[in-house]
Amino acid sequence: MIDLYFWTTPNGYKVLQFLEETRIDYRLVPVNISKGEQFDPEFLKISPNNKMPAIVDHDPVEGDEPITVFESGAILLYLAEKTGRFIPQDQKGRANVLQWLFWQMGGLGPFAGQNLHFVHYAPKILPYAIDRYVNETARLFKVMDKQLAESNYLAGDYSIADMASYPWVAIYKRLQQDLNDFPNLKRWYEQIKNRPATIIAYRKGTSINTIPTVTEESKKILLGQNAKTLAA
Ligand SMILES: N[C@@H](CCC(=O)N[C@@H](CS)C(=O)NCC(=O)O)C(=O)O
Repeated sequence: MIDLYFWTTPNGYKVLQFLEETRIDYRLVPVNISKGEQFDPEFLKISPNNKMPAIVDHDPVEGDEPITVFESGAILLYLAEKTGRFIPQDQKGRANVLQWLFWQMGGLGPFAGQNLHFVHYAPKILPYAIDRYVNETARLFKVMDKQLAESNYLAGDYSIADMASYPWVAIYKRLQQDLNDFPNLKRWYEQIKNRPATIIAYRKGTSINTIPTVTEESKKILLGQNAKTLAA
């Protein structure tokens, strides 16, 4: 059994997609980050960065002790290795998937996250910041679009690299992007959106929460963090 500590944001959906694709035994443990549940001391033992997703694997392949993993990229890789699914076994194919997974984790995720922040949540309108992150998101979408002109998925067959990127592309409107500018990305987006596992993952997500994570109330929890937040 895998416990997935989850809330309805792109990083959470990455892992939920994997669990639904593989139909591995799992349980969703909601962590309402709008209410500050990510600061629960028990959760911080699993995820010291006070962010979801995180997992606890109660049936690890090696040993009897449960294994905990935080960071969505590390979780996807852990689960791919555990199940032997959605990552090739040969060195070249593996390196290909890993470079796109790390590209998402170091590029698309953080820059799109800043895009959301400055476009939707910042207390002041800062045109320089908005332009910088909206433009960088567009550049990153173009990187995917060019890759997807050559390949059906980002790194060969459908893989953890696609699962990592999909939830961030799925929010393209909020990121001020038009998928008609990226026809190969649009084709890829539609393909993944219509996978039965993706449909179920998003249905399960919305069964636990349908309201926006960042509201005027939750901004105090989510946007005002500093070292003191974790000092206790
Ligand atoms: N790099 C991390 C980012 C995770 C992340 O940013 N999670 C956010 C929601 S998308 C969160 O839990 N935020 C709670 C907080 O910042 O207190 C990953 O990919 O797992």
